[in-house]
Amino acid sequence: MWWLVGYVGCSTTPRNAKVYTSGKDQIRLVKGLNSFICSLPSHCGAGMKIQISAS
Ligand SMILES: [Cu+2]
Repeated sequence: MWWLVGYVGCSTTPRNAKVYTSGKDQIRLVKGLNSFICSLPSHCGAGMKIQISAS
């Protein structure tokens, strides 16, 4: 499951992952696990990431 590997390892692959940059984006969650990481250097490794389980 690439998204879990990417989340745990702070990988920004696959390249088709959507990037949000406005600072006020609204995101409709999908059912199941929604993973978000910050792609700025060293941010994700410092803990700037979140996972949301939607039912
Ligand atoms: Cu960040």
